[in-house]
Amino acid sequence: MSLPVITAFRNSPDRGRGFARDMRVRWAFEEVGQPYDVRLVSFETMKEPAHLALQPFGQIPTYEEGDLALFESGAIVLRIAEQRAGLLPNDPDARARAIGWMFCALNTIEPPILEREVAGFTERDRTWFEERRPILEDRIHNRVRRLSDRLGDADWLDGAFSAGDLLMVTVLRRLERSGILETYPNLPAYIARGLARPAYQRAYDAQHAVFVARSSGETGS
Ligand SMILES: N[C@@H](CCC(=O)N[C@@H](CS)C(=O)NCC(=O)O)C(=O)O
Repeated sequence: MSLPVITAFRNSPDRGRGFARDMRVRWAFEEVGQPYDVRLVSFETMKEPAHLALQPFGQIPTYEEGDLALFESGAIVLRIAEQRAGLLPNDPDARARAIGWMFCALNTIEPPILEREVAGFTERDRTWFEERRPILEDRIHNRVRRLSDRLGDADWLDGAFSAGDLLMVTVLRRLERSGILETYPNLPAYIARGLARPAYQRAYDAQHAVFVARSSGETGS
């Protein structure tokens, strides 16, 4: 039977440091022990009709498995988590809560983090930027403070490691070097626990290998 296929950047702007969203999907595959194939796409290819049919916004990642095509990294991680054991508890209530944490990562925590990140790329030379920056950072603090309170001294958000933690760790990683997380020492420790998982390491190495191969001219155009 053929393996599921995902798309990833041929030329990742982060130089293969695990920030592109195929990382979440790769990590989920590794956690559940599901082998997968990767189709690398250029920025031009991503905006062409064939890719737009898979991902209407011309982005990565996508996921193809038999007749099923999916986009949205959260939906893809959920699909993977539902197919094999390892990322969602069997108990229905615990499972529903873990899925709730997946939504929380993508819907409550990621938006203010992204807003700050995008402003840093697109508004840095605008007159209002320095005034706006603390407003954007306050919005993040408001979210991560409460997340930190809820996590407390637990290892994971709700019992065993789940797809909710997987997404939360990838989202919080975007704050590395922002100086924001240092106020909440349990969050860098939480991220470190996630990144120390062998499945994360394998996913990271696979994504980084694309950058390394590309830099040494092995993957073509
Ligand atoms: N909500 C989408 C966001 C996908 C997304 O933003 N992908 C980025 C890479 S991490 C991308 O393809 N950016 C290139 C572009 O938008 O042209 C998801 O979670 O899958």
